[in-house]
Amino acid sequence: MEEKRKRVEVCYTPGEYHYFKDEFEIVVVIDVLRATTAICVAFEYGIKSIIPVPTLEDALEYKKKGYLVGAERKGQIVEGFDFGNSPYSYMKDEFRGKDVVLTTTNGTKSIAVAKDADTVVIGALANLDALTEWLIKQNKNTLCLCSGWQDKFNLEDTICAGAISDALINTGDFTSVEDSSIAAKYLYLSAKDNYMGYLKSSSHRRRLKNLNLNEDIKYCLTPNKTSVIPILKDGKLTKL
Ligand code: 3SL
Repeated sequence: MEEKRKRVEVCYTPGEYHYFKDEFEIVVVIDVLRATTAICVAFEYGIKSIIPVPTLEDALEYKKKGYLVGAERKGQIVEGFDFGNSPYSYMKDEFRGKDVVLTTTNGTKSIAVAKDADTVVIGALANLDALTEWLIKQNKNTLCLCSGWQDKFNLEDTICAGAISDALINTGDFTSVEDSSIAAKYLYLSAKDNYMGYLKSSSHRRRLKNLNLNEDIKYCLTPNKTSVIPILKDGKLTKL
């Protein structure tokens, strides 16, 4: 009998995206610590659009044109740019109604890699319930693209991807066939009652903790801070 259910799968890193490319109408880009959380927060606090760019060179071109430009590399604000990747830095009035540009180590790279998919949306634990509700309504083949860390697997994005696929599969309208997706779901089920504790020794949590960014970590690992769903259109992220 023909499978009527849509697929929801998990790709662990942007480097593996080419194995999944073209099979999915919707790609959800995830970078829980911290890019996609910060992007959700920015829209919650009234930003008009974000132009995600993969390289510092691209970001610099926009800076020369007078844009407000955020740039993060290895967890820190890059010298000469206006802001970085902390969700708290977007909770300010100066961003309200503005178009800004952002480049980050992994998150904006994933967005660039997925940009030709029919629909690209931004996912994080911060917008989990709103996003899964919307994805369920779309009823399309969906890929959760984890940003990882420099093309390596990371736990926090995988757990968020597992949470999204678990919610979709529980409707009975979606199924996963890839082992990456099945593993993501099991990781989510082990982590869901205590994300902070589960991720205690994860590499990026350690990295950010060493930069004194514990408050950012707590914020990013708290689900459902917002119902905003950012979407990529013509190279710009806006609020759906
Ligand atoms: O890699 C990214 O896009 C960032 O989110 C990394 S960091 O959290 O700012 O270190």
